[in-house]
Amino acid sequence: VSDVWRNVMRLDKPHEEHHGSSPVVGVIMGSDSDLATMGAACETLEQFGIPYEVSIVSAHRTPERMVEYARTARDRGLKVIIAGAGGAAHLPGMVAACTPLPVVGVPVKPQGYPLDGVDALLSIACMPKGVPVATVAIGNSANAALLAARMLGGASSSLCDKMEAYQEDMEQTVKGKAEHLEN
Ligand code: RP5
Repeated sequence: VSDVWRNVMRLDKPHEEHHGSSPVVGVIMGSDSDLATMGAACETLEQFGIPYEVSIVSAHRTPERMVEYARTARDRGLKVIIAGAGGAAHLPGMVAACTPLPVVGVPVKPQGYPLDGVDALLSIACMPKGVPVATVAIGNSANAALLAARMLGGASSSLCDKMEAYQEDMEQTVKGKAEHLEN
């Protein structure tokens, strides 16, 4: 996460920090304070070998940057956008309104906010008909990346194989713990 943090801090304009060639997933967040939550998405994409880019894009503080990001995402080769935000979390929904790409929303629980991320969860999940955002649990950006991997896996049998291996590994881990408890 600290490498990602350093890379994001170096950004002076959007879409610049690429992880791997030709990013297919865009990871965006409303503030650098979201990075502690969104780092798990980046780590998970790296685990699956999925090229991604990271940007800070705020629906409220940088609205024009947000629209530009969303409107150019498809032409820049992105296939999925993961968007995290806390509080009045309008970023995922507004980005979904400005792109035909699938958007996965991550409700963030910012420090010092009174509603523990429920405000962000409802802001992201309660989209009007016609503008879908796939919403994961509060803070679970790893699941956002796994969902993106599954979306991309529809067109990539090697990625689908990796997902199956991940699931099998998870199953074996849980079985191992169960057996350990039983013995
Ligand atoms: C939201 O406001 C961001 O996504 C973040 O979760 C929250 C707080 O932002 P900062 O005040 O920490 O920059 O837009």
